[in-house]
Amino acid sequence: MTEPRKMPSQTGGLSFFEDMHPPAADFRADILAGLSKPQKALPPKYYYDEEGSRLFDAITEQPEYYVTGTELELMRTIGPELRELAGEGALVLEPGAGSSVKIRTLLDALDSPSAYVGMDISGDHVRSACEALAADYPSLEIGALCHDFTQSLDVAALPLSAKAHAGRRLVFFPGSTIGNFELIDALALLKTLRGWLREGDALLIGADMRKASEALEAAYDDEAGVTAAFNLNLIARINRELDGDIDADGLQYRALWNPYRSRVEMYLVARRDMHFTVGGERFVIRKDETIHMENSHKFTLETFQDLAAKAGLRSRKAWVSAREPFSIHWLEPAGEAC
Ligand code: AVJ
Repeated sequence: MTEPRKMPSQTGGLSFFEDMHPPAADFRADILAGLSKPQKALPPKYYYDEEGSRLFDAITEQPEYYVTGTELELMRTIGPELRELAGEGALVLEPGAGSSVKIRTLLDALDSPSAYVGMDISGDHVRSACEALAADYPSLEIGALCHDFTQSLDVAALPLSAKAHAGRRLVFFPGSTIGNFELIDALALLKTLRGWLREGDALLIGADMRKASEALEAAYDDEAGVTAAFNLNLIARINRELDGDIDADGLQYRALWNPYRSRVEMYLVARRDMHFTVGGERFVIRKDETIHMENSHKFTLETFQDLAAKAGLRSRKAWVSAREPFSIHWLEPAGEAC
């Protein structure tokens, strides 16, 4: 981390903006590698270009996609308990600063939080999200970090006030984003977040739960076709940015619940044999062959707590929503990660 710099005049109400220069993603290399695998696969982190982000927001408004609304409602319900557990003057850290509604709900529930630090791999995104927050929370110390949350972070070195550094650290990771990772990578991520915490600090994390396959498959394949469009948008992006000629009409979106791995798996299935070119390389996809797009792991309280325990995190408290089950966990560092 470089010298703490304070540039209030240039940072739109922020206490700081720090670019930690996360390793740049290589779109071309990642896409070509994914299309070259025996099981074709595209990395879901590339969904979120401008149109992709718009489509994801639209997904969260589909009646079948219970995840966002359920978590938000649960957050509101448990607000008083969160306030109690966090105490006064907490320092809130949010890796992958995403939904401004959720962070506002948390900040509003807490007892005079001392500071908020949003982080994202996209500097522009995190900066504008944090500036918007700063406009509504003028007395809160707010920093923005361009940072890859799978990397370690020295929280004590952040250019925050002494008061903020003295507060309980509360790392907020909502949305069941953890469910997008393979279990081994989810464990690694939990260990990384565990590394930001001291005794008495906490990780507040959302994890979607197992439920009937019909509800899960509907949530990830909505009637209006928004999730399908979200997936096909990545194909359009590949065609546009990598000079590709994949015929999107030849691909059919499907969401499948895999009970053995406790996850929804999202695919594009070829309707017929197709030859195509991407980035100057030639590929073939056969009728009924799939491109694996994304996974969304679903947990029980026990499977999630077991995973957390392996990362050196002990469950202090967990809440489950009343209707479609979704869980929020208050985890605290316990001993060493194994
Ligand atoms: C962003 C990981 C929470 O898995 O529910 C939703 C992504 N993909 N519909 C999820 C997603 C298709 C979403 N998360």
